[in-house]
Amino acid sequence: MAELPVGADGLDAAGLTALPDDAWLPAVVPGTAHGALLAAGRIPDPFYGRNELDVCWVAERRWVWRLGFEVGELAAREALVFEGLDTYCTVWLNGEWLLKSDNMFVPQRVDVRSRLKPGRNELLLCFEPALAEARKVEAVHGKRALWNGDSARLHARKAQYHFGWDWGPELVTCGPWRPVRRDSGSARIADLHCRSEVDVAGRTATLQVAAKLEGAGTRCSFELLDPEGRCVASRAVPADADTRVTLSVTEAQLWWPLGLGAQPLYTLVAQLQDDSGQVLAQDSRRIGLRQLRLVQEPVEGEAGLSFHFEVNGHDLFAGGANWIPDDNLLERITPARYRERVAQAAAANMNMLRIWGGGIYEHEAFYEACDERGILVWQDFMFACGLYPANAEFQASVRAEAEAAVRRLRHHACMALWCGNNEDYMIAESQGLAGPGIPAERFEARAIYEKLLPEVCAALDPDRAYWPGSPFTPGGDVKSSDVTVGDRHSWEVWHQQMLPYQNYAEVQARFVSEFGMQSFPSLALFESVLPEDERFPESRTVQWHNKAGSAAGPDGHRRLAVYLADNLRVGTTLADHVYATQFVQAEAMRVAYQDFRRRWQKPGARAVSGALVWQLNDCWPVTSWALIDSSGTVKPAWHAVRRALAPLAVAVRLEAGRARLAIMNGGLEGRTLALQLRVFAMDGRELASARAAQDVPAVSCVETTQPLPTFDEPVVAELCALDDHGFELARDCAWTEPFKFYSLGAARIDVKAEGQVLLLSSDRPVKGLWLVGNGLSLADNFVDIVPGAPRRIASKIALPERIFATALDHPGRQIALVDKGGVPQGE
Ligand code: BMA
Repeated sequence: MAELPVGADGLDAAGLTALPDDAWLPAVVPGTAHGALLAAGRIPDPFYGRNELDVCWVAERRWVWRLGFEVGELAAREALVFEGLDTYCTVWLNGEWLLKSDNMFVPQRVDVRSRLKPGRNELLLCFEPALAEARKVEAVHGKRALWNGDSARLHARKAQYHFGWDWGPELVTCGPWRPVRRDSGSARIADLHCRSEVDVAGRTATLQVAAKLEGAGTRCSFELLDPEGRCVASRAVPADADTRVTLSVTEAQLWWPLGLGAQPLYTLVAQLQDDSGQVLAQDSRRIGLRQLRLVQEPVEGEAGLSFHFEVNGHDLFAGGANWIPDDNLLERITPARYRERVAQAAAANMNMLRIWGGGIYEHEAFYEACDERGILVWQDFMFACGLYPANAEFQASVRAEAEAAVRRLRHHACMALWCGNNEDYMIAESQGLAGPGIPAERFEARAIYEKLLPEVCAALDPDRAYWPGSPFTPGGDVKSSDVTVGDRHSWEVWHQQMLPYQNYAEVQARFVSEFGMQSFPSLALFESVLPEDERFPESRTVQWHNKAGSAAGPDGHRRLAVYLADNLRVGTTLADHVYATQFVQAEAMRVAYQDFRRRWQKPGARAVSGALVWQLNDCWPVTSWALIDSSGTVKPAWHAVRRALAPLAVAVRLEAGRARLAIMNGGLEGRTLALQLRVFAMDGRELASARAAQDVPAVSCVETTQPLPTFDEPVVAELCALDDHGFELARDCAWTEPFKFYSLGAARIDVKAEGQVLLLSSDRPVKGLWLVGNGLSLADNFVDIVPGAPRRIASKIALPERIFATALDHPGRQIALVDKGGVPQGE
């Protein structure tokens, strides 16, 4: 990779090739200019301190990749495939112009049979500075309103978060971000697709398979292999450019979302053969057999319609999160990292992830991991928080992009929904271009969300639902914030009027596809990017690593301060603020998921059918709404979500003279439980207890109340759901709030190790015991303890010798965990 000297405009291939050798740096494909410069030590780590400012120049330059490759004998068909060029790129092959791209999401395939030569061939990929290019287009089509980043981004078909977001740095990358490859041979399977019709009751499936074939080949065979690799259906037919067969499956193994069943995956294999039976080309797709649909039906006793997913005939509560790209430099996200992040979502009992519209159509590894883990995918098209243009050229580029994305992703079992954009209806409303009484045509981009994209989906993926935007309220004459139909972004907590998180119940909706609370990243990660003298909560660099705000300036630190002041007494150190902000986030997530999920109620009364938190992950070390920081470390909120989304979960709320209880059963079987409620004073006295049997039907939530005396002191109520043997199935604790009005500081907390199990106990109630340690990976954490009820927490790996324990009003301390053959030693 070489930087084109300033003023080298119009340099053609010859000029590029003539650049001196020392102008060229080693670079990788897939890769970015920032990545190559970082690897060569030419720029500092943009994530450290405020280095982001020191690397802005990279985005202002032109960068060229030179790729040399040897060719032996030429095949009958020779093509070069550029799976992703970010973004404004001109390509030369052997000194001659080959192609020009201006859409990061459109793969390019070029026939080069007449251009390749035996021996050494050379590709030059010249990338223009994206912001400058986008501004040229903006100058023609005009500035448009947006939230986040430079307005020119709206004209660029490039990952929008690259221009900076309220959780991410401005790193306007360029480069071949997806593979570049030569595709040669005598024949090709250009497309392979199958539509499956599943009879759930009959356990049968019919697959309509279609293959687009090119080149030689006279016969095409299709085989369907079951998850064990056995061939369960096959057909062989004469090859035709558009070859179609029907395959039938009996005893079909159904694919289920996480928590409802297994995720058996079949493999459809297509082989194009010549008369001798030699295989000239092969392709395959992994598919899941399931019925999945978006249901909007009346909600008993309420206005509007539900917004819920039904899988294999069963209603589903979609509990999950919004996904953003896992790094600013996309080439660093390996398939293993995708699998790890998706596994973390699954381990938090999430059954849905929303690919948010300001990122990318994700890597195959992401969707494969979701197929394997049973995590449904809400897939946005790549539009976010802006009034996008709708001129013909722009639409043509979007159509090519959408067709490529739909073709690539439509076979995945996990794919639940296509969605037109993120928050573009909201911004149109805020600009007076959409909403009650406003003519539809005032909002130009409707042409994309309500015509172009649904057309592409109907043509290429007709069996999957399409939703024009998130949030969106059907009916034209309504606001996207309507709570009775469609999905909603409930940002009254944190944004807008900054409601207390305890009020989340007030902002529920049929499907809450965004809500969130910020917190600091883990202390270890934060300290790794903060210069020694900037490691205090109010420092300039700490503030730099919080991008929340608006045109008026950064305000994340101010909003955080409000939520801390509402709830806690906070210490002064960075560690204190990491714990305090993560405490508030965890509590907010507990309340939100419980208050949304309990309203899932029963069939025919699905008042709330989804809760997708903003956001699951981070792309760099930052204070944000993420549950998992960019080092892959889960925050306390991740455990709060895991508990609230467990197939069987309970929730308790303290009210005057009673406790309100909710029992949430996401399983396909009804349950009969024993509910045990105990109330403690802060000095450990048990003030009240009650036990009652409770039935909870399948796929339902039941609410009940338990009378309680009125307490004139702070208390904690612990609710446990027990099975017939008294074994705890689910638990939740509710405390007198706000916590700041009283202290929990006097508890004697005992932490012992017993093999790979931690035993936690205390003589008084303890709130939010958070355990951190080298590689510590616990089945539960950020736990509340009540006297007389020790918590046993399994560790997924061998326990470290030392851990660090923090709890509310208990400053962090080291604990030695030496386990001598089960003889625990606690400090
Ligand atoms: C919503 C999302 C993102 C944003 C988040 C937090 O707007 O769609 O655009 O990052 O809120 O502000």
